[in-house]
Amino acid sequence: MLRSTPTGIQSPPPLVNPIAITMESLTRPVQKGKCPRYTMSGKTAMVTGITGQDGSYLAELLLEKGYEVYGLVRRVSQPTSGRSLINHLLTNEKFHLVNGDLADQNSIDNAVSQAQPDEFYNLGAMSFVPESWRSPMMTADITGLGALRCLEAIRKHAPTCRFYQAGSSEQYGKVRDVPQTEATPFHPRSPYGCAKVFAFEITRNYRESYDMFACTGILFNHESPRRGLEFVTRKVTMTAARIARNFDECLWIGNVDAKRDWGFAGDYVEMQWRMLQQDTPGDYVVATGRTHSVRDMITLAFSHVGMDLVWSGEGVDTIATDQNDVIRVRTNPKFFRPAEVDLLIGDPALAEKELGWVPGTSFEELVQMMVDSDVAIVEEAVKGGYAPPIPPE
Ligand code: NAP
Ligand code: F7E
Repeated sequence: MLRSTPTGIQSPPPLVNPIAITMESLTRPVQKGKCPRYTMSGKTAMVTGITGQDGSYLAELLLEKGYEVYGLVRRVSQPTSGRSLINHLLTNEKFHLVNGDLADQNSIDNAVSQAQPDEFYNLGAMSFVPESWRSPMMTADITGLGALRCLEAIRKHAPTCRFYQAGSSEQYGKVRDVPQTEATPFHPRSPYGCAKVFAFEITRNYRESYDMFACTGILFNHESPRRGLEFVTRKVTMTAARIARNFDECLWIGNVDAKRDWGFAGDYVEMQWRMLQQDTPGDYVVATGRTHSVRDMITLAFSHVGMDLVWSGEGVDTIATDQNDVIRVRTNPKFFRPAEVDLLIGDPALAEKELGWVPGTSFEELVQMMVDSDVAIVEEAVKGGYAPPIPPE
């Protein structure tokens, strides 16, 4: 039965499909942040990107705090597909889905004017960096202009609503400081990074032009069992789990020398919320302050499935063999990028000083959590007699 929402838009019933059931472990709330929890209720939040990794964690956090949550979703012809991360929230009477697309000003205007949110979290984006070279216009439109459309909708229809923009360490690109802080100049290296710089600047401009409570979190890479399979950490953990069960023999990878500051997404959404609870709006780096190479991440993940990798070769000739001399990692030039971001490491000192935020999950715990989850998914598939998920090319 369809549920009517105050916006007059009907929420679909809970989705029951094979993917959702097998992904049950992904939808269990995982909140490990060590920060004390504030309690609050009676507020309304609107979230774009609710079907994604961060959107699903943020929705859980806001519902736990008593918020009425409106998630903006793109219309799809088969609503049972692609929403597995929020299936478990659809029966919550404070959780509502409203149709909207970041490409479409009218849909955002309507959603904001009807829901009258107190807080608006713009997490929606085309977020996969390699895709941004293949589809630069779409990336600029959704990831860049999408933020402006949200700001315009708020300015016109709910001017006291507080706005959070999901900024990215990709804005730093070819880094000018190590570690990167709120004062580090931007030098983006991809159409995605350029779009995020625009979104950052327009958010600051609306704050300064219209006295809006608008801020950006400059978030460094954050991962979880809910991460999309095309991103490197999840590609590695799912492939390691598949290799352990003989579904694959090796992992095909790109540049293993790139370094990233990887944190846990469940910790990072707490910081997104905290940014909107301040007396004055500001922009903050959200990071762990530690960096690791892709190579180290792969070595750690494979060790959790019993494979001790030894690396040899360089660049496109890089390989890694296990203790039985079987090649478990090979390099394919197609995974290299036209312009790489070599080193990211953020300085979260301001977030800790002004918002009392510290990340609660270490890199080692994060990788273990992701491998455990993917091993469980592969085991469920084996038991159920169907094929486990394959990371896309
Ligand atoms: P994600 O899993 O890729 O989710 C992206 C979300 O955006 C999905 O819900 C997607 O909806 C939605 N979306 C895409 N195009 C849309 C459109 N035209 N209209 C409305 N919604 C649209 O991303 P994430 O990892 O949760 O990241 C959340 C945000 O943080 C993104 O803005 C990302 O760029 C940014 N960010 C992420 C990281 C990170 O490490 N995860 C770091 C820095 C910044 P569909 O399900 O319909 O595709
Ligand atoms: O790549 C290297 C790749 O795709 C990480 C997004 O959430 O974080 C994310 O962007 C690194 C890069 O994430 C493969 O070259 C090697 O150096 O997991 P990724 P990303 O590009 O850092 C930022 C902060 C965002 O804002 C983005 O939305 O890993 N790498 N081999 C590979 N990467 C992928 N995907 N696949 C490979 O085979």
